[in-house]
Amino acid sequence: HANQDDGPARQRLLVVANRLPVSAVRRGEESWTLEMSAGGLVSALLGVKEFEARWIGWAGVNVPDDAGQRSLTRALAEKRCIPVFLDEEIVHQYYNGYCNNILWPLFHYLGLPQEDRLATTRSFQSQFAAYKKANQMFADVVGKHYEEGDVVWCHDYHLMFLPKCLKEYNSNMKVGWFLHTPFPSSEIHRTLPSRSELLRSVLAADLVGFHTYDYARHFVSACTRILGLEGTPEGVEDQGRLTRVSAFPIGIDSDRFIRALEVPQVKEHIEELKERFAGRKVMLGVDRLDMIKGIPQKILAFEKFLEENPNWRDKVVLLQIAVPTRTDVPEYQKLTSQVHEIVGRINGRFGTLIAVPIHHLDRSLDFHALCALYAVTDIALVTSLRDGMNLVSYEFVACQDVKKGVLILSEFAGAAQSLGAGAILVNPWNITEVAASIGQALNMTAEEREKRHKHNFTHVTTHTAQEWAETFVSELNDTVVEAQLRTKE
Ligand code: ADQ
Repeated sequence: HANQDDGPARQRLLVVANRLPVSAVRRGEESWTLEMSAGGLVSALLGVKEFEARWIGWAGVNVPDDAGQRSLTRALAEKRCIPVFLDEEIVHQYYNGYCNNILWPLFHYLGLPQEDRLATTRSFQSQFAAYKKANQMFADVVGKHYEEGDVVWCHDYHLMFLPKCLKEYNSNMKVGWFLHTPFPSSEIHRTLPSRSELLRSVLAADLVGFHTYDYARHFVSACTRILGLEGTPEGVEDQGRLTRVSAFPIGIDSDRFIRALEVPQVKEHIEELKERFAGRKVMLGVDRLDMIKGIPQKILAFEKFLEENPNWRDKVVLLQIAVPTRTDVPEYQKLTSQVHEIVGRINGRFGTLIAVPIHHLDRSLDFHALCALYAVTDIALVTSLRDGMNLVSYEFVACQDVKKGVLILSEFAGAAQSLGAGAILVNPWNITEVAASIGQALNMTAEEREKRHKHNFTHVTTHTAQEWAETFVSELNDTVVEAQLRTKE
């Protein structure tokens, strides 16, 4: 794999994730519009200079015809993306079913679906079969594109079966796996019918990474308790083979946010927002509309605060921006109407003819609008019931170097481990405590705000997404080299 532009060939990195960082929309038989999403993972990997990264994943569209598949493959190649084609049935069983209906809630301590136990058990089996089949389809694409010396980095709970498939394909392949969600206590993982098979296939990787030490520890105890394997300080050992397990807390591309605040259009927007909310303190929530984000609990805590603090009623506003996700799932529809109902009730109760206490938007904001909003916020409320890390808290901190606002942060978000010293940590289930923390944040002295902000800002700007990716990939590389040396001995 010669690299003509910049001298010696760089080592290739194959990044495998359920979704490609590109959204594809079909315009005609063979014509596609591709939009590269600018998420944290994309910028993280763009920053890993010593590797040449390629993406492998599902493009999010069903392309049943060969001609369409060929043309999309060609179009994606320009973005260094390689598609895995999944048909509608597989997507339904693997993605909506096993991934989002079983693994996602379980890993966030919401348990397994219980509406109809027998039906669940039956569909569970077919969904797990589809999950394995889909993972094998990813492995086939990786296998086709793999070249000796490549490093393969698998992402997230969608692809827990992939490390095993890849090692079966080629036992010399360097395989890493990183989980973006929490890994739950082994007592929770134990309830999963396919608990052992999933653990074993993850252990086929050379390096397994989590956001926090707690998640890594939970994973190691699950391997000990469920599989009877030995946990060592470095990971898990099975018949002389060591799988390294470690914490790699993700970060954001903080410069991108800091630079955005200098863009004239963003500056203008900041001025508009300041004028719009003059005389009121701005509180902000930005979340995907998901059960794990604790949005109803957050809004109820705000209601309690208003109830107990009549003097603040016309001096504070909560802006809750919630992007709808998984809108075809009944639980998510229920959550949306629940949130709307609570917001309506509170606005009816505390609103006046000229202002309401809560502005709730069911949509996503573009990057510049989001940065402007972060910059004018006095208090950010991140009250996830569970969250692997939570990047919104990092993004808020990156945009606050002028204002030095307060972060109220759930102790159940991975970010509590890194931003805990600067934030006010809360138990999101305890509405009285969250309401009190709003009061504490509103009354905090400028001096204390500055001290807390400084702690968090230093963390966010030094522990970046780029550093995260570099650390993981170089450790993966070293791990394998070490293993090869050991084998030679
Ligand atoms: P998410 O659950 O999606 O990620 P988070 O880490 O907060 O949670 O990232 C959300 C991203 O979407 C942020 O970049 C945010 O700016 C953006 N976003 C959210 N709501 C938005 C809105 N209304 N408008 C525009 N943008 C919006 C999963 C895990 C997390 C983990 C990440 C990364 O659940 O715990 O931190 O992966 O590993």
